[in-house]
Amino acid sequence: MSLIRRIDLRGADPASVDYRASVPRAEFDVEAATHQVQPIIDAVRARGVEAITELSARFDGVESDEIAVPREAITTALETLDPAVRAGLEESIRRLRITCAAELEHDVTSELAPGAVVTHRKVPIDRVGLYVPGGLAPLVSSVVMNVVPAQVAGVRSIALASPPQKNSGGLPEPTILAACALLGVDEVYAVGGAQAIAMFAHGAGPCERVDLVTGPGNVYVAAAKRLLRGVVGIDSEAGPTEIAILADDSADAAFVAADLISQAEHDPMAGSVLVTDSLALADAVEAELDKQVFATRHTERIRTALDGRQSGIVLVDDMDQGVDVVNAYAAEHLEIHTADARAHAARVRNAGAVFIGPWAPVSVGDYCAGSNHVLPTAGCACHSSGLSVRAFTRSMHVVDYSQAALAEVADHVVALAEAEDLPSHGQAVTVRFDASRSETRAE
Ligand code: HSO
Ligand code: ZN
Repeated sequence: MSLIRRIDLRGADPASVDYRASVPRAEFDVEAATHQVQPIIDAVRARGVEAITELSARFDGVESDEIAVPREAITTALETLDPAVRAGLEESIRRLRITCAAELEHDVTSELAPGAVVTHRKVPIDRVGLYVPGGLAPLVSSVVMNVVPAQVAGVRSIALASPPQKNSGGLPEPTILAACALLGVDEVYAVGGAQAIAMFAHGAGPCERVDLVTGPGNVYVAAAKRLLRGVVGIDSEAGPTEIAILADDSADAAFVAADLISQAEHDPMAGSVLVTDSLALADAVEAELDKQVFATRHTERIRTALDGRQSGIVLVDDMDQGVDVVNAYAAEHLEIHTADARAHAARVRNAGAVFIGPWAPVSVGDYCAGSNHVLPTAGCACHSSGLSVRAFTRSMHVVDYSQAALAEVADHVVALAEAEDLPSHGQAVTVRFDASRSETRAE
C-alpha cells in the first residue's frame, strides 16, 4: 500500500475547482486551545513566578523556584558543545548576519515642497522575547533564526525562553543554551509553552515585559500568542511545518522523496505535498519513499505525516496548472525541481520561501543558507512574510514643515477638515496665520 495518497487535479476547471481547498492542510485548532490557555495566562498575570513554577511542575515535570538560567550554565553549555555543532552554528550565524545586514532598511526622507519634509524613520523595537520550543526536537537553529535578525536590527534587550528539561537539571536543552552563549544572549528563562508567552507579555519576577514575542511553538503557544496579541506584538502563529515541491519529469525522484521526508520528520501533523505533471515521477517518488522512509530514525512520525490528509501527490496537466496550484496552496516552503526552475520560481507569488533546483533543499534553508527558517505556515504566505530584520523594526513618519510650507497647504487642510465636520482641525492651522495674533506676539 502506498505511503502517500494521490489527488488528481488533471482536467480540473479552475473556474469551478478551489485549488486551495483541494490540497488540504493539517487541522491546527488554535481556537480550541485558547480555552485551555486562558487560565494559564490569567495565573501568570496574577501570580507571576509562583504560577510559572507550578505550571512547569505540571507540564514539564520540573520542580524549581528559579526561572532565570544562571549565566554560568550558559557559559558551561558552550564549553561542552560538540565542536562540529559549534562550527555549524557559527557558519549559520555568519551567513544569516550577512543577509540581515543587507536587508536593513534605512531612513527615507522626501521633500514635498520647499521646507516640507517627511522622513520615514526606522526604529528597532526596544525589547523582544524569543521563544524556542523543546518538544520533539530541540530546535537550536531556531535560536539563530530569531536572535540574529533582532540583533542586526538593533534590538537592545533580548530575552529567550525555552522549556525546562528533566534530564538537564531543570534547565533548557544544553545546545540551546550554547547557542545563546555564542550569540551573546545572557537573559534566558527555563519556561515553556503558553506560560512563557504570558511571562513575556505581562512580565514576571526577573523577566520584565517585552514589546514583541517571536518564535515557533505548538498549538498552545500559538493560542497564547492569539490571546495576547495587542498586549504584546507577535510575529505569527506558527503551525505545523509544510513543504510543497513543484516538479516535472526532469526531477530526481530520490531528491524529491528525501525532501518530502525531511519536513515530515518534524511532526506527525507536518504536510508534504508533491505537485507534478509527470506520472512517471509520481511513481518513482512513491518507490523512493518506500525505500527511504524505513531507513530513517523517525519512521513512525514520518509515516503518520505522509499518510495524513495534509500530505499527498497532486497530479496536474502541466506546469502552468502546477504553478497555479502551488500559488493557491501558499506553502511555508516551496521547492522547484523543473527543467526551467528559475522561470517557474519567478511566477511564484505565494510561498514562505522558495528553493530553486536540485541543489537548494529546504534543509539547507533550515540551517545554513543565509535565509530565515521562521516562515508563515497554514496558507498565511499569501499575506505574511518570514522573519527578517523588518520584523524587529518599527517605522515612524517624522513631519518637519516650515511656516511657508504650512501656509502653502493651509487651505487644503481647512477644506478637508470642513468636509469631515471637524472645523477645529482647520482652526489649528489658521490660528497660526491669524494676523492680529502674530502682531500681539511681535509686541
Ligand atoms: N523546517 C522548520 C525549521 C527547522 N528545521 C528547524 C530544522 N530545524 C520550519 O521551517
Ligand atoms: Zn526543518
